[in-house]
Amino acid sequence: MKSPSFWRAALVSALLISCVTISLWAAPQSDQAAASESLPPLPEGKSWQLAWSDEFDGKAVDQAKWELLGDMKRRDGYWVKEDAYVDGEGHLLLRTKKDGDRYTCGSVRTRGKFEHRYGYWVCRCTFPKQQGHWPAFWLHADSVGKIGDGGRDGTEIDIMEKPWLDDRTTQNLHWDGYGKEHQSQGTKFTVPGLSEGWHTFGLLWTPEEYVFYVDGKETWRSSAGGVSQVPQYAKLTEEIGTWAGDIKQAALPDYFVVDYVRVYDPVDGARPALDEKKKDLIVRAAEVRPSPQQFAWQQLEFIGFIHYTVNAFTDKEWGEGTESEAIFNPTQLDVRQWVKTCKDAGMKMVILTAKHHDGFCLWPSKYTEHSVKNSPYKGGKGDVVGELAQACREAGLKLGLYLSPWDRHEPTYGDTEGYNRFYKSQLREILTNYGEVTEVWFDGAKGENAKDMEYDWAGYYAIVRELQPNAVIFNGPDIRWVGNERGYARESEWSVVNSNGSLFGIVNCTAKDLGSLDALGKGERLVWYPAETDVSIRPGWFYHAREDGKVKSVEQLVDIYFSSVGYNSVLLLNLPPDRRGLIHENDVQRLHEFRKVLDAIFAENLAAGTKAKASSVRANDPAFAADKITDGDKETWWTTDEWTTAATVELDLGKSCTFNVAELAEHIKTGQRISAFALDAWDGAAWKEFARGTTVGYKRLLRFADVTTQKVRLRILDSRVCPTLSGFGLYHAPPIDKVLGR
Ligand code: FUL
Repeated sequence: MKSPSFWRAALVSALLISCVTISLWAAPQSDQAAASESLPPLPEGKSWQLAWSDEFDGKAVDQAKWELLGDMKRRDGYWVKEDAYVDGEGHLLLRTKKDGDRYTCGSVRTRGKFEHRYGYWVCRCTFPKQQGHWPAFWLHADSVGKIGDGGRDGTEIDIMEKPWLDDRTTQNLHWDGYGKEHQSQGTKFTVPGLSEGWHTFGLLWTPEEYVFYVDGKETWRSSAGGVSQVPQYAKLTEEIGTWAGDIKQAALPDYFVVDYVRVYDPVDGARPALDEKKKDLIVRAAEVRPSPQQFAWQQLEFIGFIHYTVNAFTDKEWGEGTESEAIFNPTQLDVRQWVKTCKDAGMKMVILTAKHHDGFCLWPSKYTEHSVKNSPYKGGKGDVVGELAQACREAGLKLGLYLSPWDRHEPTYGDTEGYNRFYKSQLREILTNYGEVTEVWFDGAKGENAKDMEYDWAGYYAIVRELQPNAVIFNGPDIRWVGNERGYARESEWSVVNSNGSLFGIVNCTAKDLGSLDALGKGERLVWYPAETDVSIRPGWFYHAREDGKVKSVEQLVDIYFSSVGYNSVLLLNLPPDRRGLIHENDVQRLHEFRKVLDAIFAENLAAGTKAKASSVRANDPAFAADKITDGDKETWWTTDEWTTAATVELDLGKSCTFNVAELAEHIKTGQRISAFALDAWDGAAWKEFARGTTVGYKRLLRFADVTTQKVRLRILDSRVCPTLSGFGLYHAPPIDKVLGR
């Protein structure tokens, strides 16, 4: 335990260290956008190997790895075991709460279970929202208390401590105990956006030096006190004390959430030689390609979702199925306003909830009385599906339809045979009567108390294939759910996954990793299965007047765009019409601003038409030369010889240019291959890395602080078989406020 005098000393030293704002970061990015973990560079001939990790995927904290601390007094609170637990979704939660008249919080350490020296230690986490307590990720050793020999016999290494609610953090070293011999050195700095979303905190510990990282970028290096040469254990802690503010003002419970802790060691060998099995898996994975329908869908990039039913009139998210048709009475419903709003925003398709879970049909279905035909809308003569189909055709937008399998109104629901017959009849109706349908959206949601029954998925898919052979099936064989409804795809979003043979729910869509070689396992049945990212412009999927002020900000929408379209996914943005039957003015206005900002970002590709030189070109054939990435033609691409999996392309922009956005595109018609890349700028004397990423796929967007240079180098660090690249862009995003004249 640290003594109070130590903490006074720590506080003083923290205050003495100047607060620097690190300008390496781009505009704040939330959630996965800021979560990229890149391992530090290693000397030639070395590579990283995972030595130890906890992904917190189990049902309880793994006590073979961690010791839970408690019950013990700690500073102004108590550490108790019950405040350290996993959430069943792959996270460790360290909770801070009030328990009677005492404050408690959770802490864990690997003491006696995993003690290790050197290597790269990294944790991914997201921060508490209340004052009075603070999270930390640090390394410790019992010998830190020993006086003499500086920090070599053990150092407290604070990789992350964040006693502030704003974007400041601190990294510190403490050695020679916590009494009067105590010594320390540290840094304190601000990372814009740090207090929101997920971030990684890493330490590269070599026998000579410590190098600290936040989100893969170096923040501090030091060897103060002499670098520890002894094995140390990891600690994830919450502590209560005035350094972090007044706990009495905090609304509790509050949580420090940790996604993983990983420890890597450098090992000899540039990359382990591939055994035949691995090689076979790589070749097979690289050869999986999209169907023409999947490819066409991917190119839509940005599509609209319309959630409309009786819920707009009852103010619910899930209707009961008992609503009277009489309440569905939109007096100004105008599908052309919906379509215009979507089209103006740049969307290429509109998907409508023809029937949501309440069972009310927006078209006059022959198979139920629960539809528009018995509502006041157009005196029972309305057909919202038909009207929208017509409006989409006129505007040149594609149409998609959502038909909820879970139906809370239909009396046959629960009788497997009867309901499947009913559902299939409805599916036939909507896929026959409204012309071309480009996407059919099968929602997997089902209430906890829903009657038990088996959906005939295979039968449903067969009907789509029969009636709309050009349509893609969401939550079926063609398109998968990205795994959340917040608008974020994975930083490493592979479109090739292992389907294990079955048709529906073929993969666990919420898994953190679906496409790495490890996740592909033996690769029994590799399929092209790209991710669609669905999110609503408001908190709810349906219209609620109380959410008129909660339409997502342009900044949020731009973040979502970069983390969905920019992460190899299609963005499906929901716009719920109101009781009038119109998309609300606030949503229309926000979309208009969003489009304006996107247009400003992508106004000019500074790399278009520039000269490019590659370190390797397949068979030296000009058809695969580097300039294929800047020729503006998506059908042409650069590639290397078969097993040349690392290569560079140098671009000469012709003049010095300033940019802060990069775009990469693989030629996905020949598969998805790239798994790591970096971008460098020439500063007149040397190449300097300014951005780094993992997968590319159909489209990869990156944001970073302004870079000014005439020459840019793209380094493909790893790829399956050989990389392909059909597009490359550099853009300058102006400040959003400026674009919007705010
Ligand atoms: C979920 C549904 O339960 C929501 O109401 C909404 O339709 C969303 C897109 O899918 O599963």
